Amino acid sequence: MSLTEINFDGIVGPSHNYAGLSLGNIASASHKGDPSYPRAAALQGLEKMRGNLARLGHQGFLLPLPRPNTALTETLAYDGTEAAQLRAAPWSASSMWTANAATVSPAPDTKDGKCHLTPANLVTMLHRAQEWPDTKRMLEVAFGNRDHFTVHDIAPMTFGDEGAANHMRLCEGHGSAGVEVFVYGRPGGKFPARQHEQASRLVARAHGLDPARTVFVEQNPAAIEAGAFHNDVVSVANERVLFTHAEAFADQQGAYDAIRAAFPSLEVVEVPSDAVSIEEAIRTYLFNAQLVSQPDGTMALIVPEECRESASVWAYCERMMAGNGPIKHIIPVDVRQSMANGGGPACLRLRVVCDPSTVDPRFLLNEATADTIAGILSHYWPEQIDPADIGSETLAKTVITARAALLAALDLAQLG
Ligand code: SUG
Repeated sequence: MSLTEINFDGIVGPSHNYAGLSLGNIASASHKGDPSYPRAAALQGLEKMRGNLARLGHQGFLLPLPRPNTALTETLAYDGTEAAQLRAAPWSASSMWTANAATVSPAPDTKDGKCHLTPANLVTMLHRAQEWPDTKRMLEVAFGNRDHFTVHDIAPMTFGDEGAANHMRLCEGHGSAGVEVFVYGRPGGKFPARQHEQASRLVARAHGLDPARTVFVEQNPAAIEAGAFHNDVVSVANERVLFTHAEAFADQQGAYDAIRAAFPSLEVVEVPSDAVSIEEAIRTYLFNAQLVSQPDGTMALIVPEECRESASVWAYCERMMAGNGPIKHIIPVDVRQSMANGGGPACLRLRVVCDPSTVDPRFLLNEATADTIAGILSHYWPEQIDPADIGSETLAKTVITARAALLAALDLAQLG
C-alpha cells in the first residue's frame, strides 16, 4: 500500500454567484450583489488543479451539487415576503469549497487502520447546511471501497461542524501516523463560531483516533471577529510544519505547547502581526494556502494572486523564500472568482491521504479528464450571472443542463 496525499478540489458549479450569504465572511459580504462569472470561476479552479497535477502527480475532484435545490426551495415556502437571501440559498454553489465537505483521518491515525471521513453538517449557514446529504452520497461513491474507507454520518445538528477547514495534521511523512489538531471557536462573539468543540471531539472519537495523538485548540475570538470564520484562514499545516499567523489561536503559546507535547518535532513558522496584520492576512488569504510536499522533498506554498499584490504579504513571502525555513517555494494562483466569496486555494480542496488505487478512478484527474472537464465548462457553464437572474426558470434550466452534461461526461450520471 502506498499512501499519498491527494487533493480533491471542488469543481465550481454553474450557479456560482455572490449573494452575500455568509455572515462573518468579509469577502462574501463585500461582493454581495456583484455579477459572477461561473465559467471563468470553474476554469480558474481547473487551472489550479492542472498545476497541482503536474507538480504533485496526483489530483482528485468532487462534483458540484444539484442546484437549484428544489427540496429546499419547497421547504422555504416562498410567498414574496421572504428575504432575498432566502431565495438565493438553494442556488448556492458553495460546495466548491471542499475543505468543508468532510473531516478526514487517514488510515495510519485510526484504530481500525481505515481512512475515516465524516461529512460536515455545516449547520451554521442555511446555504451550506443543504450540502451534506449530496456530499455524503458522493463521498460514498468516491470512497466506496469499504476495506479502506469508512464514511460516517454527520455530527448531530446541535453541534456545528465545518469539516477539514478546522482540522490540521502533523506527521513525519503523510504515510506515517500523525497527530490531528482540531480547532474550534467559542460561540458568543460578533460573528458565529462555526466549528463547535463538541463536534470536533465527537468526530475524533468516531474516527477512532488515539487521544494521546489528538489535540483540541481554541481559535482566537479576535481572529473570528476580524473575519477568520474558519481556522484555515489563519493557519495551515503540512508534515512537521505549522504555518500560522501569530494571532490565530486563543492561547498561541499554549497551542504550540499542546501540539508539541503530542508531536515533538513540530516546526512552527509564525508570521508576526507587525510583518502582516491579521486584517491583511485575512484580506489576502496568505494562510488559506496549500502547503504541499513536492516530489523533490521541498515544500511549496500555493497562495492566491492577491498575496503578490500586497506589499507587506509579498515582502514577507520573499523573506521567507530567501531564508532557512522549510517553505522554499511560493506559487501564486488565480482563483479570484472564488476569493470574492471568501474561498482561497485551501478552501477549494479536501486532502485525503490514501492509496490512489483504492479511490474510485472517476474522481481522479488526468490530463485527458481535465480536457474533458474544460470542454464541458466552456460549452455549458454560464458566462455571467447577475443577481436578478437568481430564481429564473431560464437560469435553472441552464444550470441543471450544465451539471448533467458534466456528470455524463465523467460517467457519474448515477449522482444526478
Ligand atoms: O462558507 N463562502 C464560504 C467560503 C468557505 C471557505 N472555506 C474555507 N475557509 N475552508 C463560506 O463562508 C459565500 C456564499 C455567498 O455569499 O453566496 C460562502 O458560502
